[in-house]
Formats: sequence, C-alpha cells, structure tokens
Amino acid sequence: MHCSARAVLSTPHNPPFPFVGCNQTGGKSAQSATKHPKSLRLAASGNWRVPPTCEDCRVTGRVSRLLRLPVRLLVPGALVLVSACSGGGGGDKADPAAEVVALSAPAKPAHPLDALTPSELDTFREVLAAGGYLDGSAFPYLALDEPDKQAVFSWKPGSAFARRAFAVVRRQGRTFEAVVDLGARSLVSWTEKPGAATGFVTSEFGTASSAATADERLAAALALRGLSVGEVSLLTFAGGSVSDPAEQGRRIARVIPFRIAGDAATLLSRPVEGLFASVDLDTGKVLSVTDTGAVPVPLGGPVAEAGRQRPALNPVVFTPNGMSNIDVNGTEVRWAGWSMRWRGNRRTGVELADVRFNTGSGARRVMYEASVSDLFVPYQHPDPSWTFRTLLDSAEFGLGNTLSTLRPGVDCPVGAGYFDVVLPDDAARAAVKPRTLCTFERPTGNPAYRLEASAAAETEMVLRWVAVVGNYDYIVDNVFGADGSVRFHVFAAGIVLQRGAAAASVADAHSIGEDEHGVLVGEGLLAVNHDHYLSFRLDLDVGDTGNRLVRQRLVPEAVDGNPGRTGIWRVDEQVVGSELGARYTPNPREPERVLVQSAAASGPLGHHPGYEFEFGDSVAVSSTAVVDDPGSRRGGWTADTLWVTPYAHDERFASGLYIPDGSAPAGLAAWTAADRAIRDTDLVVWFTVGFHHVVRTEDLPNMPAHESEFGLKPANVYPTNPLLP
Ligand SMILES: [Cu+2]
Repeated sequence: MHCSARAVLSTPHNPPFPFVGCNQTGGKSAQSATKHPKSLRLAASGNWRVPPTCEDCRVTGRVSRLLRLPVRLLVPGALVLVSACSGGGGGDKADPAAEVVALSAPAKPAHPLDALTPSELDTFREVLAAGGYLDGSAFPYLALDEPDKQAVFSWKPGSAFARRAFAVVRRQGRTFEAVVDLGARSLVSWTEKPGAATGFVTSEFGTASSAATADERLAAALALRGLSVGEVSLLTFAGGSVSDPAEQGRRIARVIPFRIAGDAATLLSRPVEGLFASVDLDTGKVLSVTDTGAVPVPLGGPVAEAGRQRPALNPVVFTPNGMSNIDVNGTEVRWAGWSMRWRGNRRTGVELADVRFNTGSGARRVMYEASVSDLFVPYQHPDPSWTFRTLLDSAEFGLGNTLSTLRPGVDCPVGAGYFDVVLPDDAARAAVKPRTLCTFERPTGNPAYRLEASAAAETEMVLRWVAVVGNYDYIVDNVFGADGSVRFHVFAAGIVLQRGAAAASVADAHSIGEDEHGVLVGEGLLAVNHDHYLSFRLDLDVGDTGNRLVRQRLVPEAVDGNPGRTGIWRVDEQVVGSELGARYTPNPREPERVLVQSAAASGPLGHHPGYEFEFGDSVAVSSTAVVDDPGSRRGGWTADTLWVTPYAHDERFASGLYIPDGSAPAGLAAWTAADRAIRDTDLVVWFTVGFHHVVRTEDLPNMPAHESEFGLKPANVYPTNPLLP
C-alpha cells in the first residue's frame, strides 16, 4: 500500500486538516502489535515476515543479515526488517540489497525520563476509570509527569524509580488536569482549569466539517459562487486569532472550502476564497459564516507531482566501512562518545533526554532534555479570511500525533536504523507509530580538521523524525558531531497555502495591492507571506545544574600611540543576572558570543566550561508593532531568538500549556515578566529558529525542503580538540 500523505485527499470529501493519511492515524495499536509476538521478536533462524501495516516497501528479511544491521544492539530487542526504497527519485521500488531495521520501544521504562509505556497507559486508564473519570474523556495531552531532577541524578541504573503521568483532559466541554501515580495506582490530583483551551482531539476534525457541511449559510455562500457543498472539500483549520467577541473563551475551528477539481494534489490550489465557517468544537455548532467577497476559483496553477524528480539521478549511498558505530540499548542511543535517550510526545514529536558526551575521561552532562517546544506559523494578509491564520501547529495538532512513517532510502538514507514510536492516542491507549524515528551516521564530505600530514574525515550522527502538519512536512534532525557539537536542523517542505486573487500577472497583482502580501504563483493564485518559527527548549546542564548565561560583546577599544592601528575590538563579558537581560536577538553590526557556562571554574586552566551558541538561522519577528499584535502574541516568544529561564517543572511549551488567545502575554513572554534570577542556577534555554517565507515560484508545486538550523559547541570544556586522542 502506498502511503502518500496526500493520497488520502482523494477519498473523503471533508478530510481533516492536517490531512490524516494511513501513516498518521495512530498506526496499529500496541495491543494488536503484541498479538503477533513471533513476527516481531527476533527468531533463532530462517525467514519470517511481519504483517504489512503502512509500508511503502516490501516487508522481508533474513536473520542471517543481522551482521549488516545499521545499529549495534546492546540488548536484543524486537526487530522488524523491511527492504529499502531506492533513493533519489522518491520512488517506491524496493532495493533488496539494503534492508533496514525498526526497533520497538521496550515494554518497561528503563530510565526515569523514558516515555510512558503501553502498560503504564493501561494503569493510567484503570486509575481514571476507578474514579469515574475515564468514560467521556478525551486526552489532548498525556505524557510523563516530569520527575524531580535531583531524584533522577541520584538514580542508579537497575534500581526502582517513581513514575507519574500528567494529562490534560477534555470532558463534557470542560478542561481538567490529571496526575496519576503509576506505581501506587492512585489519582494524585484532578483539577479543573476553567477557560483553558486545549488542542484538537482527532474526532473534532469530523465534528467541525460535519457541522459546516450541514450549515445553510455556508451552502448559500457557495451558491453565490455557483458551487454546491458536494463540489467542495471542507478542510478544518485551527481557530487561531479571535476577532469576534462571541468567540472569546471558546475552542474554535475554521472550516475552509476548497473546490474539488482535478486530482487530490490540486486541492490546495483551488481555494474558494474569502469564505469560512467558524465552529464551536465543544457544542458542534457553526457560530458564524464569514464571506469577504467572492473571487473566481483558480483552476490552473502548478500541480503537485509525487515521486518524480529531474534529472533522474543514480542513488548515492553511504554506509559504514564495517560495523555500525551506533549502539542502541532500548531507547538509548550511543555514538562517538555521545549518549542520549529518545521519547515520543504527542505535542512535541520526539524529545531527547539525558544527553551526555564522553571523550574518555567520563561522561559529562550536556542537556537534560531537548524538544521542539512550539511551532508557530502566522500568515501576513489583512483579509479577515486570513487574519485568524496564526497557527500553533504543535499545540493545536501535535507533532507527535502527526509523526510520519519514514521511507527508507528517501526520508532517511539507505542503511539507517528505525524506531517505532509509541504514543498515547486521544483515549489514552497506546498506539504504535511505525518507523517514525531513524538514526544514521554520515560523512559530511569535509575534513574534520586538517594540518597537511594530519587530517581526518568528518562524520556525524543524526536522529531524524518527520511531522506532517496540514500543508507542511517538518523534518527535524538532531545532529551530533564527534567534536562534541550538536546541531538542530528543521526542514520545511510540503505545499504552500494559496489564496485566490483576481490577477493573471504580476502587474495585475500590483494593481490590486496583493503583491505586498503574497507572491503570484499561478493565474489567479497568490501564495500568502508567512513565517515558520520553532522554539527549541534546551534544558542545558553543562557539567552540573549550576549554570550561567554569559554574553561576550565585541566592543571597540582605542589603541593609543600607534598611528597604524588606532582601534581594535575586545571582549566585554557579562554574566547575566536575570531573565530580561538574557533575551537576545543577533545583530551582525553588534557582534556577540553567547554561552551557557558552568558556575564552577572546573574547566582546563581554570576556565568555566561552557557551550557556545551558533546562531545559524536564528530568527525573530520583524518589529515591535508586530510583537504587540494579538495574533502574534500567541507566539510571543518570537519577539527574540534567545530566552533563558530558571528550570520550572510546569514550563515546557514556549506558548504555554494551553492555547493562548493573544489577549495577554502567555508562556515565555508571561513567565519572564517576573525577571527571575538565572545566575548560577538550573537554566533552560529557549531558542527561536525558522524563516520568513516570501514564496518563490520555485516553491510550487512541491516546495524544495527549506533548511533552518542552529547549534551548540563546547567552549573550554576540554583541554584540546576532542577529536584527537
Ligand atoms: Cu512557508
């Protein structure tokens, strides 16, 4: 079964948005997977098969091929072998020479920071059911309740540890928070959060589109355009910014019609412009239908093509010369001195925890946790049918909910190792997302260092996952270097959102003022300007939890008595005392070096060991006027690239746990207003990365993957280059 994320558009007339393909519906349940233990468990010998689920490629495998696995298993786990797709053309042809392995998560948590396991989710549901809280409840968020950090640090492998689950619950139109002690099998707390808006649960997509389908006002507005409800597909968007007072305090979805004409791939190029329905997700009622004026539905424009590429290139394959250097033990991954654990999360996708680096003198802590804390995509068009489009994709839809099955040889290189990610579904049951995390090592093609006779080739290790949120696919890479550096790359791909506009040429678009808010990409089709902002939450623990933020400004210094050199720059160092002093956006005219350092001068020669930021594609909003806009305030953290807060158990998402309506600062912008002390304490860094997207015609029909990245590298941690023995 081919599993294109777009292919599903051709079947239902009212698909949810984000599109739910066979790789995004939660996959097979954990329960059904465990019904076939022989097919998932490594057998002693011989051929075996697994039931096909959502594979692009033929499922096959021979145990005897294990010597060529892309990772080394420290402890035997559940394995799935599938053949790889050929690379290059995005095609589906199986390449029998290159099998891959998918690893299932262990049944029991092996570390206090591991994700909730299927049996723990069973316990969670049993505890809620015993209290009468399960039936009729949906769980927009459910994850490990973060344990006490000091308890985690003092924990010894093999010993017992406490486990709690934290959930946001929607029940009878109200929001509650539940904490369950999984070991004691008891409900620790059940707290109502009046007025707290949560993200979607899957059933609500159907609620919204069904309500709009039956609404006479929408049918009448379509009739004015010569269309019937049967001729359109109604896509459900998040409510976004609220302008109508009647919508305040409600959970809103916007249902937008697109003309069905041609195949599914053309749908986003057929907007029924200026028309949308606003639906109350809790009552299932259409609150209003907004019509800002008809524009002819564009019927031309570039058409998305799946699986073709020009020119057809021979696949380029890189594999280790000998055994893989990647070691896997359950959810722990080790490579070149690095060790880390991964865990799935409904909202943030795949998180990393307990990240350490060891050059041979003992493992040093680098990051306690790393995650995509929020993803914000505000569109920049003044028409009321666009102003609500300030999308908080991870909060509203969930990057874990939309994890995409990875195609071997295309999404990850031939030879990559794969993990199945287990996540709770809307009903708090475990669902397996098959092959949604991959790991591989690759040569960069560059020398890592070079000094004539002495040189070494650079290799790096990648942990990759992909979330398909609406019209965009986000590819998230955690990239580790053998020199102790770590980089985070996000690739935005997919199909840009387009608006119908009465313009056949750039001159037409200019004459009606549309060229300031978008780019004409087809006859009558305008790709609207927007931004992609991601906030990475990095709980850095450089050596220990006593850390400080250091800003080193390169300031001018006069040189006296030397007419040939009157000015140089020097480093003016400041240890930042509190949160507001840590907010920072790079300005090339005023260069700065920014580091998180240990409070202890425990580095070589008395240095404070630290990690230095490489700002890469750091980004922030363009002006304070935009920062003060209620729509932009939903992602108020975009006001700066760098924010630093003292560690707090409940501060995990840059826009806050709940969906902000923009009426007041939320999340980071609200927490940091207190200007808490951050010197020589446990710090969390929040890094804004992304780009302002003024679309190019080359971004259609399938957008070339656009890369944004930033990184960290050790500074005065090691006495010499960590690459040298
Ligand atoms: Cu974009």
